Formats: sequence, structure tokens, C-alpha cells
Amino acid sequence: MLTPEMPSRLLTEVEIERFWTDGVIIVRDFYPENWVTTVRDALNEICGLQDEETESAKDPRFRADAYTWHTNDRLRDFSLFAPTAHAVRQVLRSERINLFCDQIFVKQAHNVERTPWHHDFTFFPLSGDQIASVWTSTDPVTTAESALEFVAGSHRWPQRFRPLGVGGVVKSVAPLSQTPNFDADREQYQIMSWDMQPGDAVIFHALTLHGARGKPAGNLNRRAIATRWCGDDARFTPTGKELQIPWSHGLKAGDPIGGPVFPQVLPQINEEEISARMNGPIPPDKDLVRQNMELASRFEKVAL
Ligand SMILES: O=C(O)CCC(=O)C(=O)O
Repeated sequence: MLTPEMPSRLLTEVEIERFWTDGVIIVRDFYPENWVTTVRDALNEICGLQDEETESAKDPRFRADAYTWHTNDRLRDFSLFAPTAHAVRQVLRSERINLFCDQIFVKQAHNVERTPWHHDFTFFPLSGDQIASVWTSTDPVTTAESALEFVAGSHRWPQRFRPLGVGGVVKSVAPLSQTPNFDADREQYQIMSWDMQPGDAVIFHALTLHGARGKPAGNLNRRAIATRWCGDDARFTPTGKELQIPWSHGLKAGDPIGGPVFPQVLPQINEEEISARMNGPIPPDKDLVRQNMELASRFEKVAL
């Protein structure tokens, strides 16, 4: 039976309750050094970075990309075999855990772009309450600069806000309301954020509103990754108005999440689902990429 590596400790009931109260928890020293190195090497490779630091401020990028585990072997291993799914299974109180996707967020030193306030839920063609993400940075982050910040309890709000992504692109043509500007009124809300070291992780509900301030500390690049997970009640629920997944997955509206594009990772890894991917990278489907580009050309871009 193939399973992901066990974490060095299990979460406590207090942490699990806190996840459901606040919509987010921090887990210190969650990833051992080997996984931090694996992710850092992968992000350097994907983004063409060599070092921790970027001295010159020339053209600093904020690079975001999703589903990279399908084509990058290091991120395949991290997504499937690191201890992440065990912690997610605990917080979601789920029998089954499937990988939905990974997403990289590499904010190069000197880049001052904000990660807009948003919740992940409206980016996803999913419904259900058992959906969560785990975010980690292979570089230190601080609350004053580049750490994620969360609006505590917002996962229980009734509103669904438009998916405002990196670069101010609204990644859907669905008529959803604008996310409030929590920066303009920070005292009104309980905003949670932590200084983090490589290996620390935050686990948050797909409806928890979050964002990040503009700038990595000093000359440091901020190389971060999130993995996204579905539990028992998650269902494929596309609206057709948000970006589709550019791999053919065969799911119909209302289906539980599963199959090679969204493999089951717990209670054990579904070896049949991952077998093609273990034999090599799987590139996206060209027709789906073309369709997505056509839809994306209709997405609004707003000033941040
Ligand atoms: O790393 C960032 O700046 C954004 C991360 C994020 O919004 C997410 O993981 O959902």
C-alpha cells in the first residue's frame, strides 16, 4: 500500500477546531529539510532562478502557475508523497483526500505587487465544504512584507467574491461581487498572519479570504507553493465561466473528485490513477489550452 510520508506529529484536536473556527492554522516545522530543498530546486528550475537573492531590481517578476505537478517531477513527488495530505485529512475530518492541484507563487525580490484579497473557492470548479490548501515558502516571510494574511472566520461568510488573481486579473466572467478592501479598514477585521521559516506551513479553508503584501524582505526571492486538496464532500461543479483545467479529466458536473488528474492520495495513494504520471510528465491538452486562452482574453483586468 503506497501512502504519503507521515508528518513528524499529528495535529491536535485544538488545532483542528481552530481550523474550523478561524479558517486557517499555522503548523511550525511541518516539512522536513528534504522537502524544502525539493520544492526550492523545483521553483528555481521552473522560474530560472539561481539563488536566494536577486540583487538588481530589473524586471522583478511575480510568477504564478498551476498544475505544475503534471509536468515537473520534483513537484509531483512533493504533491503526492510529502506529509501534506495527512494534515489535510485531519483538518477536513475526511475519509478520502484527493489532490486537486498545486500552484506556485514565486515573488522575486524587489517585486512590490500585492497578492489581491481573495478566496480560492471561486477560482475552482468545485463545490463542498471539505476543500483546503496548504501554503509554504522556501524562504523566510514576515507579516510586515510577504507572508499570507487571512481574515479570520471569513470562510463562514455567505458571500462569494470574484476570483481576483495575481496581476489583477479576474479569472472568471461570472457576475460575482468585488472583494472588500480589507487594507482600508484593517481594524474592523481579525487579520491573522505569521512570520514563517522554511518548513512552516499554513493550512486554510478554500473560503477563507486571504492575500499578501507586496514585497519580499530585502533582496530575498519568495519562493512559495500551495497544494489544494479535496475531501469526501467535494464535487466537480464547473460553471463554464472560469478557466477549465487544461488536462482532460472526464469528470461531469456532480462527480466526486478522482482520476489521474486529481488522484486519491489518502487513505492510500491510488496507484492506478498515478501510474501514467509516474512514467513521465503529462503535458496539457492543446485544445483545452486554446479554449482557456480564448476565455482568458475576456477576463477583466483591474488596478491593484
Ligand atoms: O503566495 C501568494 O502570494 C498567494 C498564495 C495564495 O493566494 C494561495 O495559495 O491561495
